[in-house]
Amino acid sequence: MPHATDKNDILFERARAVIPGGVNSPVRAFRAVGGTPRFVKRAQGAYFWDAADRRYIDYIGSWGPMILGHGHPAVVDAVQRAVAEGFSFGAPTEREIELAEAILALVPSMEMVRLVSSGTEAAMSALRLARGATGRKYIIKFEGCYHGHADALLVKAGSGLATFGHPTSAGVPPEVVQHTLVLEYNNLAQLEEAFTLHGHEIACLMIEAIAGNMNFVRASAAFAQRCRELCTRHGALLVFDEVMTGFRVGLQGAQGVLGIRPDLTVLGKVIGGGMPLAAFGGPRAIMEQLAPLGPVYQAGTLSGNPVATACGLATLKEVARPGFFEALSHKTRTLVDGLKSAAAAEGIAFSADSEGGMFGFFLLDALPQNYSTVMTTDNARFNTLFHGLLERGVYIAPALYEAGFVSAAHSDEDIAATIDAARQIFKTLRA
Ligand code: KE4
Repeated sequence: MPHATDKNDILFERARAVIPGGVNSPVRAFRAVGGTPRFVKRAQGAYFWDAADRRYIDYIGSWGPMILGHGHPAVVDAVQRAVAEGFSFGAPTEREIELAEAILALVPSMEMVRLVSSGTEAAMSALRLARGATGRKYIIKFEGCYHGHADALLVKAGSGLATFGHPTSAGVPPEVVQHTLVLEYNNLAQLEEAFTLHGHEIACLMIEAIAGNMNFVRASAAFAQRCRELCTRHGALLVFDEVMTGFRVGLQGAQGVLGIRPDLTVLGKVIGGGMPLAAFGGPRAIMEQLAPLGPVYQAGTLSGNPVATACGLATLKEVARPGFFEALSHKTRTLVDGLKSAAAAEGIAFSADSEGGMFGFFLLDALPQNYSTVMTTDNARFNTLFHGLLERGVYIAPALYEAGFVSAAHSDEDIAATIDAARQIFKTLRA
């Protein structure tokens, strides 16, 4: 077996000469876990092969989009046919209507939807729309939730509740985040206080109701319900960022799991099937505030791209088939239960959870309820697990605060092999 990192090392060195950090998105650089990123040469089904032709069982799947597995024949066929008709027009197409209709049929809280090209763009646009529709400027987000890299959302909690956020990135002036209030996830007391102090001036509360950017942390039913109640009472918009959870944790996303109707929903990943496509939507009265009808400007050269919409439509058609999520949920739960059993057998502190095709696990005794608890995980132990799995051909997220994703293409044998690989590493972690 060739040493897996040699060709990857060569490519990584070449990449670093021309692309900052050698990657086009930071998490891919393996900086949290160390070592050399695997450069993907090709992917099929549940697997990808790296530059050294080594196969991995893929539990990232492009961070969620590849829910059918790589190269699903119906999706490949739809994309090939779309490409033959043209790559991009900058003009409306029927397929954008079809995709919009398909999304609205599956997400009852949305009456209208606008297609864009990335989750960042969708969340940023939803934020602008919320502010424009309410005439208010303050927003609430939660520590540990990630909504893309729009300036106003790159913010961490201020020192005290009443003070607003501080930038988490250079290049974001404090003025830009001075209206962003960052609260602790699942903290009811902070939520109540924030609305007591600022309820009349809050445009929206944006949340990942199952937070995949803290690995896998659920909003408690009480907390999610209180977010809904307080937004309604104070005239703020409740925005569910379902870029990761939409069509991933279930056909109706996290809002379906929780039984809560947000005012705006942000979507991405699965609805593009791996192509650059995201969306945001909600009630007609709010959505018609958008240009060209209303005063809130929003635009995009490649929005609703004809190849991306073909990919997304073909993907949604498959996930909407009867029994799709039941089978995927069972497969993912089998993985999580197997990992928990293996860890328990070795006396390893371990907790895990899953919903639909999304899962998370922690080298902690109990499932964390917020970001600061997630970050108490021993990084070195996680890195041992990460690299041990990688060496055994199992590819999980290269950071302990990221979620995992199972596809319809993962076989029972893949799940069993993953559990067995983890069991071998748990033995070393016990020592
Ligand atoms: P993009 O701009 O990366 O398409 O979407 C931003 C975004 C918005 N909202 C949620 C809930 C998200 O999870 C994301 C992006 N997720 C990360 C994974 N944690 C994408 C991976 C990356 O940044 O490379």
